Amino acid sequence: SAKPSTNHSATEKPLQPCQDTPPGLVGRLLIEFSSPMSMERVQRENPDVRLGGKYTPADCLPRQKVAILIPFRHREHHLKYWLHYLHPILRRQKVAYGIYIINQFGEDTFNRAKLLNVGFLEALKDDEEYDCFIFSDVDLVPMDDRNLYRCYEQPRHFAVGMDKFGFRLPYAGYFGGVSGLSKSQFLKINGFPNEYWGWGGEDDDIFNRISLNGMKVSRPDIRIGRYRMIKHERDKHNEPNPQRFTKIQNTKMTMKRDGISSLQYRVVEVSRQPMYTNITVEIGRPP
Ligand code: UD2
Ligand code: MN
Repeated sequence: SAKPSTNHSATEKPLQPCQDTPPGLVGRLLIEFSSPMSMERVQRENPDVRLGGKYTPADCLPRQKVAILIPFRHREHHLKYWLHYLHPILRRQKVAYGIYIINQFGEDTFNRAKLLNVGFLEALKDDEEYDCFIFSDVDLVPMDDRNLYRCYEQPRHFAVGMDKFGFRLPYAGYFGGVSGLSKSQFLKINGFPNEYWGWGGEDDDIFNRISLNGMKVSRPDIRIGRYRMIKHERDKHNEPNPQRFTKIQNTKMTMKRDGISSLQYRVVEVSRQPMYTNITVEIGRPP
């Protein structure tokens, strides 16, 4: 006697929630960055991705809506490979997602964590239904699709084994590369720090915020959480931050005032590309 669902014709079954373990995963993947890659190819091979880099599985109802945020400047070459590998993986994982490139405007010192804070707010402006946020370097590709890009009971660190670290965690409190927090986990730690300019330390500050707020980092099995990083030199205007060692000693004091609550920025442009949404943003420069 139940009314037929309005979304489907009488012959279609109503959508069931997606299974916890997606059925079409393949496990270990071959990842390489030597064959040439083009955005046209990525587009051709991912026809179901909607404008702005959005995707929703057609055959089940995902439990979460995931915004994937990538801090970015002058890494177009890496982005092609990232999109080439990640769109098919996320599709097999039955993730409902949108890809956001948070592009730092101008040539002042890079600030990865501040860009990710911007991404959090801008993704929510785009779609208030996002409840999970995954933060990924543009040069990191998972080597196993069982490393599920979703949010967990505790903040997630995905990139546990990287080729450049011999596929081991470099230290127990490492939180760099790829991580994921639910909306409420992110707000609980007041987001990420805005005051780490240049390379390094911001990931340790985020780890401190998580621990200081009574949460624990969760991780995939080391055999599954393997990554390849595209080899690169240190970028210009992202020199190692000499203040990072002292700053990470002070997270407990700084996290209340410095974070998503104090974030200031100016959006220069939002442009919807076929495979991703680009948000170019002015975030200022170190004091
Ligand atoms: C490590 C961490 C990274 C972060 C960083 C310190 C790994 C795999 N990753 O990365 O998560 O903690 O150290 O800040 O260990 N980017 C640009 N343009 C730039 C500079 C940076 O797009 O000019 C973006 C890009 O997404 C890049 C990310 O920022 O992947 C991290 O910068 P990186 O790749 O130069 O630093 P890396 O590999 O040492
Ligand atoms: Mn890198």
